[in-house]
Amino acid sequence: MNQLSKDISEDILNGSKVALSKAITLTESTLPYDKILSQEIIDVLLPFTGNSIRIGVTGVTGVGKSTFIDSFGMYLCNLKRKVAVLAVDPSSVTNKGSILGDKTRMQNLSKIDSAYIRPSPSGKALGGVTETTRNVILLCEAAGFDTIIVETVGVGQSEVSVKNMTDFFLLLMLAGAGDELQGMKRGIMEMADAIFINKADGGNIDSAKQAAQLYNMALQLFPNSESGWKPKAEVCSAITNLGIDTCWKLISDFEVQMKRTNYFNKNRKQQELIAFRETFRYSIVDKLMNNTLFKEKIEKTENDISENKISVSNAVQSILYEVNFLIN
Ligand SMILES: Nc1nc2c(ncn2[C@@H]2O[C@H](COP(=O)(O)OP(=O)(O)OP(=O)(O)O)[C@@H](O)[C@H]2O)c(=O)[nH]1
Ligand SMILES: [Mg+2]
Repeated sequence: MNQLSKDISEDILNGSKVALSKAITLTESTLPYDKILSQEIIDVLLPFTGNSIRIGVTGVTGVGKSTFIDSFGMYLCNLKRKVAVLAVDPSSVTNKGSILGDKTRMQNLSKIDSAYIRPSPSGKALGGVTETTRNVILLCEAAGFDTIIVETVGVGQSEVSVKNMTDFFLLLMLAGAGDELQGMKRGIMEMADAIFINKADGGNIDSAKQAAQLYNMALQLFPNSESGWKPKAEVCSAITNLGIDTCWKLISDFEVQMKRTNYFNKNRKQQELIAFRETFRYSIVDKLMNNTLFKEKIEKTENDISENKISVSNAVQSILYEVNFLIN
């Protein structure tokens, strides 16, 4: 094993944030040598991972996720917990990151010694971002962080990714957004372990309480989840700290209950298998797409498709034929 990976791993186990950041940069890198180092580090640290509660926070842009995490994180640090905040941000792929690009949004937490904030890696496809984030979670756990918070913006696939890498999935919403309980939100609501109506402050408190009531009624109509957990809707304000303690109480109860029924571990094992299959599939496709031989073939096939010379399914078959040839 490389001396550098050995040193970094040791420093991470001693809680060094500098070493943690170094290792994360290595896992985000696409350089082959960096990849080898980061794999070595993660292998060494694996026995020291897993000892945390992993919390996913989602909701539309502007709902207050970062502000909420700032207040919530401060609350947890006061309880002597060590908090790491990460992001899965599909928009960072196209426009240099938005969710945590602006660290000033976590003004308080970013100054605290027992907290660690890491923005989303930019310039990667979502598959790459989620694979990296899974590794970052492990690295943070090895560095002693016992609470991992993953922020993601409320758009489709990234939410499923974050749901699949966390124990507890928190959905933040706003009151009076007009289209409560409608269409596209249902899928997200079904994934949520709790819904918090944020910005319940000033003149908004009553409407937030009404919205929470409405969501509570809606949640009761959902089929029972595999975990046996009954999701709840509550109100909060990331500005006045209303409901921040309620949120932590809920998550703590969840953890106790899920560990008692052993769902906690079962779910993590299941998540690992999903991650393995996903990463494997992603890596194989990535490899093929970047193989010079196939690159040409794929370009030619895409041309043929757009000129209507071949159907999509026949095009796939013909490429698979060559892949088969390569493997056998
Ligand atoms: N009144 C009030 N304003 C809030 C609250 N939480 C956040 N805000 C404000 O809402 C705006 C958006 O907050 P952010 O925390 O950046 O929202 P976000 O969900 O992280 O946004 P993206 O990362 O862009 O998806 C900011 O101006 C915050 O100050 C709250 O509880 N009450
Ligand atoms: Mg944000």
